[in-house]
Amino acid sequence: MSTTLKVSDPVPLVGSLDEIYSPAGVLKNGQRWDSLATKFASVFSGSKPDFIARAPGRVNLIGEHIDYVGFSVFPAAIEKDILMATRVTYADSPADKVEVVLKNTTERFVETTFASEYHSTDGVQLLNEGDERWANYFKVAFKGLHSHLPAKVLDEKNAKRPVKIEVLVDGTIPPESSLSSSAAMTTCSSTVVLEAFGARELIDRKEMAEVAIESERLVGVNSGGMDQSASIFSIPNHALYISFYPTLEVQPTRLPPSTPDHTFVIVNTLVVSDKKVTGPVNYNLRVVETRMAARALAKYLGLKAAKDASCKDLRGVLETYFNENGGSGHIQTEMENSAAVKETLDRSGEEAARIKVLEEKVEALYSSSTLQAALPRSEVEKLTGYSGDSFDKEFLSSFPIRADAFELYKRSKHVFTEALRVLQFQALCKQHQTPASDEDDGKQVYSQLGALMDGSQTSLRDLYSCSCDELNQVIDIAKRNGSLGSRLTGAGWGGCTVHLVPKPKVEVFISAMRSQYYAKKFPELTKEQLEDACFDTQPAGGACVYKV
Ligand code: A2G
Repeated sequence: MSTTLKVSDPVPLVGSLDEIYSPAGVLKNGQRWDSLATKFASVFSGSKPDFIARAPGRVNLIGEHIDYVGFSVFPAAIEKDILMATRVTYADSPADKVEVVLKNTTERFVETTFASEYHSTDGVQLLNEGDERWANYFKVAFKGLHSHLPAKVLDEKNAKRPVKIEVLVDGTIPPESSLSSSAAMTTCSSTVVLEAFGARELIDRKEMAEVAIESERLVGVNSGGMDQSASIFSIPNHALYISFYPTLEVQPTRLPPSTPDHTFVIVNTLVVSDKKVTGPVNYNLRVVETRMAARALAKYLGLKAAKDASCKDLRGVLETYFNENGGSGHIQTEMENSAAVKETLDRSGEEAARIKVLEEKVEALYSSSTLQAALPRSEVEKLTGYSGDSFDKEFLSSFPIRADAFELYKRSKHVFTEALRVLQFQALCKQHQTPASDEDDGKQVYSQLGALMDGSQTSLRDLYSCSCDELNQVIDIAKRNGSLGSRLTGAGWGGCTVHLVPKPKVEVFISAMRSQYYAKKFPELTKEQLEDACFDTQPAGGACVYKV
């Protein structure tokens, strides 16, 4: 069933582990939660925590590198997560400041403490280097939320203002593996802060997601909102169709029932992907290229609003193009000129047809092969209509970028084709919510879903240039060993891949991965590390608080 979840729902208080994990995950995680509470009592010498906050990582099934452009994505939360066991001390009389003590069960993340005055969070400093940097995620969430807390919570007469928050963090999401450990950290920190300030019912999940997205940008990545939204809104057994335009909305969607069952297997290449590294392999550069591509397309289309905020991203250009040309009625005119637009409308509906129209405009704009290659700044200045200081201000001022050339054609082409694949993927899921009467029909739906995932990977590899040798190798092995659809997940350049595999083939699939990838590339891995690197996953629940 697919439902629209109210993004204005309060952050739920989840009372039992079965509401968070799959039946297989409950026991394993239950023990982990208990042992975290015990560890808390020992490292903070005293009583057990008051509560444990949880935020999951995510696997993106399809819709890569299009969230920051405004198009919809389709991730699912995973069972791997960040837990924060927390104790809060309230003063007998109103306090001026709160002290936060952060410890981690992993030794390399060293203990850190900071204090924050109630009237301002200016004293909370982020660190650029050192072993305490991991705490930046907590600090940005703390600062971000602080400015959103209702005045009555921060008011000095409120005796419920905490004087001390003690937190022990435990994570099972491998860092820098593209399963979104960073967004889980920000989201979990926000959940702790809301609970500590008694404000869980005062801020809705939408605001919480927006604050988490903004907060994470302060740590240096110009990210979209997929990861934080997946971590906050997910519900068990559902993937999440997340749209950002005109405003954040989520639709939990089940995968079609089938015989045999299908599942998603995650394979970690164990090649670290660091989004903040500057150079050509660079997340922020992709964000900038898509912004340049948006201005270039808006100029080419002769839009009146070409230089307005409404055209700062490719989604905005699409909306503006139709608004300025008579709304959805304009599709009719476009169809008269293009059989492909007509076919898309017939097969996938109006929104898909609008995307197809823009994809065709991209082809027309970059019809010469010189324009389809990497372009020097001078060429981008001509295409966008921004030059000199205004070019720097528009494209190069928000985040550090080092690049001599920009790929506008390939990035735009990826964005529009990927946006279309997401729509088709969700449509297939929604159309097949009841078991297929015939086994072959069930199989066919999964082949179609798999083909969309494969198409996404080809586009990420060839147009978005964010795959790498190891990701390609893993994908080749997967396709030879039962996967119906395989792609990188998250930002790319390393990290994890996701594969759609019929359940009866999972064992063979995993054993092929072990012998053909891990045994050759990482022969020293232990059994436990192997289990952690390649696993079958179930969509889990989102961020929550669990009273101990
Ligand atoms: O790459 C990262 O995971 C981004 N998240 C996410 O927003 C999305 O753009 C993805 C590629 O699809 C962060 O940077 C936190």
